[in-house]
Amino acid sequence: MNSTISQLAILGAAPSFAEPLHVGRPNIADRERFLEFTAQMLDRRWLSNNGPLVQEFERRIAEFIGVKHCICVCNATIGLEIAIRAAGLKGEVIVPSYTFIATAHALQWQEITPVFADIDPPTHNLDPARIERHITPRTTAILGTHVWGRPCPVESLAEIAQRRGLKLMFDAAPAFGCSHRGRMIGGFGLAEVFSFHATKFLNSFEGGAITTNDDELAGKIRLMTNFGFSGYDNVIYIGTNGKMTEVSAAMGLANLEGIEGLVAANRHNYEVYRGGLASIPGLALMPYDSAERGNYQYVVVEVDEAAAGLTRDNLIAVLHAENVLARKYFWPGCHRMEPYRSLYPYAGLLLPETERVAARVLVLPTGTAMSSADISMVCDILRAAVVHAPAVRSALAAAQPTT
Ligand code: T4K
Repeated sequence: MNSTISQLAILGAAPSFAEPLHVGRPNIADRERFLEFTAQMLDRRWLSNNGPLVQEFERRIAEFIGVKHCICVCNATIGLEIAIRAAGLKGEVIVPSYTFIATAHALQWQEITPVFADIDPPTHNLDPARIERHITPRTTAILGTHVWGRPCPVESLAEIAQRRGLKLMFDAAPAFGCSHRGRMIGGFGLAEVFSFHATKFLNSFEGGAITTNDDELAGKIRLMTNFGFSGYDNVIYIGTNGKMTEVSAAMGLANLEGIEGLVAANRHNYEVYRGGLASIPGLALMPYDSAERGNYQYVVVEVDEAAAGLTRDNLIAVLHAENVLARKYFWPGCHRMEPYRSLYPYAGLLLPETERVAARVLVLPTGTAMSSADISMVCDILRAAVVHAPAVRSALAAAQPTT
């Protein structure tokens, strides 16, 4: 083992990294291309409101995914709110609790009740076998999240939705560039919503897109994104301001043109992690299906405390002491955050797998800003922590504030 690593910061040595390593460091595929698009935008003096760059970005996304309609929005949270409203969801909607809080908030914001269903532990996605127990006369839809960009069990969810007369939509925020059974995510269910937030695989600073094959729904979503305006001076729906700006589309286009390079960088990082983590007891790297297209944006590790001798939170503390800002997405689950924790205090009783997975997952930094040497160092830190588990536990216990 590397001797500097055997001196973990948690045991008193200096941190391995002088600067923090972040999960979600933005990918910037081609700075020159972004500046070219931006210069065109400034020359045109067309900065927002369905400008030519947004139109081009929408056209290219629809072509890339193979879907009829793409409507770009200012972020995925607003995109979800609009798609949910345009599709007429109301009453109760079944969602995972193991997702980013925006999935639930987009419903609750419009006074629709998110009903949390449990996940399938190996995939972290909604478990179709645990959905029907939540269906009531008020249920109108299932809203699945493709967690980590790994596809939901689309066919099983569609079968339940059809049999029970429910609509089906997907929060595809992390899943741009991923496929399921050879078809790109974006064309499943009634509509899917992507995020192009700075931390996402493909970013437009802030942004998102709603994709659908439904002509009527697409028309409604487009109007709702622009206050409900149908031409000048004519409002025909309730709407909001969900518009994407031109500078966001410029970034999105530059990144879309460089998408293969982004995938290659992420995939390379993933493989370096796979090699580095392989022999560490108690750490299991979440696999991606190599037969599908993936964006490899999340390096997700599950920690088995019994085998590692340390909990996930112990390892997070070790990594943070070394300036590796690993995250514990989506801990503790939406149902344990407000307002859901107060509204539905017993939701956790039906979410045992969500609670178990949420306590075990840690997400490691990747993306184009990470070097192979950095990744090897992160793996060395994790290995050293597990090898020195008793000493690490003592150091952490000693660091606990006394009450
Ligand atoms: N549904 C799902 C399943 C989602 O995952 C998300 C978003 C949404 C819906 C909603 O999409 P948007 O409305 O955001 O389009 C981040 C993102 O803010 C959020 O977009 C994302 N999911 C979520 C999983 O992660 P935080 O709370 O982790 O953000 P923050 O500020 O801690 O940043 C993460 C790390 O990235 C930090 O270590 C700093 C680093 N960073 C961040 C930014 C913005 C940078 O290095 N540079 C940057 O510019 O939520």
